[in-house]
Amino acid sequence: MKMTFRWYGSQMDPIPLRYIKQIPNMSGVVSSLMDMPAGALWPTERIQALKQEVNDAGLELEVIESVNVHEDIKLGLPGRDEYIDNYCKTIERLGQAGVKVICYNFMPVFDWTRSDLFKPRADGATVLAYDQAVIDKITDPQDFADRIQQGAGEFEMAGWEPERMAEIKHLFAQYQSVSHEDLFRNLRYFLEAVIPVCERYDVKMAIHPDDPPWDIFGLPRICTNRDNVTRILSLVDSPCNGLTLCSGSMGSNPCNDIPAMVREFGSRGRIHFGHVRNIKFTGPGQFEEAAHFSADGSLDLYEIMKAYYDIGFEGYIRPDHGRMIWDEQGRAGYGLYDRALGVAYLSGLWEAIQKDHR
Ligand code: DNO
Repeated sequence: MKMTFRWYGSQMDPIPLRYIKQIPNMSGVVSSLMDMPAGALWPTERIQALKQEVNDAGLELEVIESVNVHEDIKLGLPGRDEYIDNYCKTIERLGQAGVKVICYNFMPVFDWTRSDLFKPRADGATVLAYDQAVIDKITDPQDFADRIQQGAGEFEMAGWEPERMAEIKHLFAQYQSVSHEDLFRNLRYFLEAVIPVCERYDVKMAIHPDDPPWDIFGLPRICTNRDNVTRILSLVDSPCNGLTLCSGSMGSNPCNDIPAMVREFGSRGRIHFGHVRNIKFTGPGQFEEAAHFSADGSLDLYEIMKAYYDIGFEGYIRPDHGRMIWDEQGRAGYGLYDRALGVAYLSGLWEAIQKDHR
């Protein structure tokens, strides 16, 4: 297992790389060129400059999260071929720069969605929260997107790129006739083009589960449960067609058994990246994020880490969203302090599990 930490690049992340390097057990950062719109061809010099900067700090850059997929690809529009070509060339360039895993998602319009970005807890910490009842009351998705962006303050939300948010109404109209089956078909078309390139350049694609893993705003979502993941992995049956198993996203539907999924898909060599975090179920269709510790939420992180250990996981792991604590000002879910506590906890679990098995 290689421990990593998400970093948004020096232009957009207030956390210096040297702080990340100082977290024990840290092998590298997971990063991206945040200003590249979905569908763009990433310039080689920008990729190399990012790699250099990260390597100069003593860290590796082996995981990119994300190279975003253009909506035309998800919609299956004729314009998709040009965007897919760009995606393939970007994979080639990333592979040449030593990148091993690309995390991406196939969620229509909205990436991860929350109804509250800074929900106060009794101890003064704040957490991200989701309440389906609040989402169901929203009549204007544009207004919702604006509110989320405003709520995020000076930090752009990952996956909520301004170009995409600017055309929400139009996108909603386009998705009106797109079914779950269409999405599977469009994902297959995309994977059939990119996976052979990944095989050539030794890069693994790792789809991120939909967050939350059910349809929202009437938009179809397909990376939502075990059966659909099985289907997605078989669309193109190659080790390069893999999964980012995000415990918090997939786990926000209590029917999804995360340790079982780690064992099933991990032993088939199809999990390339693990996002490990905790959430607390607060009611049907409702959850709050929690500290990484098992006792703080509803997921058993020991069982999750043990499943990774048992299958001999050699991929990348990162802590995921943290609470905002100690008055830190930062990007919702992506402060330094609670994620660093998360690393310490996950690394501690790993060491204990390892020693128990000697
Ligand atoms: C949120 C993240 C997602 C994830 C993308 C992957 O915190 O987990 O934005 O990066 O869905 O493409």
